[in-house]
Amino acid sequence: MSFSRRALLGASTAAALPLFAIRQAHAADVTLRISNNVPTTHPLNVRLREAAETIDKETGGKVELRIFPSNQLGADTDVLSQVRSGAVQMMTISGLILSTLVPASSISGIGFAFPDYPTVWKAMDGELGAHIRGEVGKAGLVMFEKIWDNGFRQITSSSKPINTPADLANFKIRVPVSPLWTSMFSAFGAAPTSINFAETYSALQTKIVDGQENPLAVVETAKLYEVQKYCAMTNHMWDGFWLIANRRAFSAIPANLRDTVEKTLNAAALRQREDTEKLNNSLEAQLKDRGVVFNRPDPAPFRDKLKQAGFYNEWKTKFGNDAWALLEKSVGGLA
Ligand code: X2X
Repeated sequence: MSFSRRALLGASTAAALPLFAIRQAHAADVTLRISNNVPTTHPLNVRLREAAETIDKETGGKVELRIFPSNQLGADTDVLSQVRSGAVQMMTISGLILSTLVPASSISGIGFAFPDYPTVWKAMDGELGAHIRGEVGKAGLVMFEKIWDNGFRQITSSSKPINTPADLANFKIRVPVSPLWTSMFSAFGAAPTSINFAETYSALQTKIVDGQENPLAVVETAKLYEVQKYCAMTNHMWDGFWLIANRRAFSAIPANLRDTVEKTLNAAALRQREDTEKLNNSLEAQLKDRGVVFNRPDPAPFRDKLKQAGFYNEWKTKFGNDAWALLEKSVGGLA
């Protein structure tokens, strides 16, 4: 009995082999390599994998989306160059880091601009997002319509809790590579250092910096809690991941397939927003269990500090009155 069953299994395995070979022979017509900076467990990668499966099915295997999480293809600023040259076809990137190429794209990261998620999505799916996409298009990149969520950012530290702007004085903090981030933390009186996310864990571990700021979903999935002790729920800015593509590579895809890719990824972004919001709202308890000590600072003195330092006026001038008006139309008066 057991012998015949094994024989049967053996036979079915052998029969499956040629099928596998046939599948391999039908390589995709289009392979899109897509890079991102977060671990496989982050909702961004969960929904990207799901989208890759949908795209495979709906294009009959003609389009393959190959996902490279955790900076496997390089740090953000390097991969941005690769997407421009076409060596990598796609990536997700914070609008603030993209601003090293297209300055307009960091406007969504102005400190304490967005009070909540409904305001974020209304602006980013509306006129403000359209303005940013227009500017990015001029720079020769394709930008997908729906931005993915990173979240509201919180400040973590290995040395002390951050309760007031005074606690940030000369505080050595890692910020992503972006003039807006450096400007904001300089305005708080901190000592910011630009470091790509790929090097952030080790910079915290070796105490090159004492702190960093990120949404809880990143603190959790990238295990930053292993090298950080305190977390101040400052919600000092909202941040999202734009999906961008090399224009030549993307235009070369036959229109009907391109349409499937766009529709599927925009729909995935909407689902990822829900996942990420839920995760960011639920992680405090879990991170407490991991030993992180939380505090909830009053945001008012932080906002006042930015005002007094001239932060809002400086960036209003940089972005220009028209773009600033689009932002204020969504979030109310800032400067
Ligand atoms: O680099 C970061 O901190 C991250 C992961 O939040 C961004 O991509 C901006």
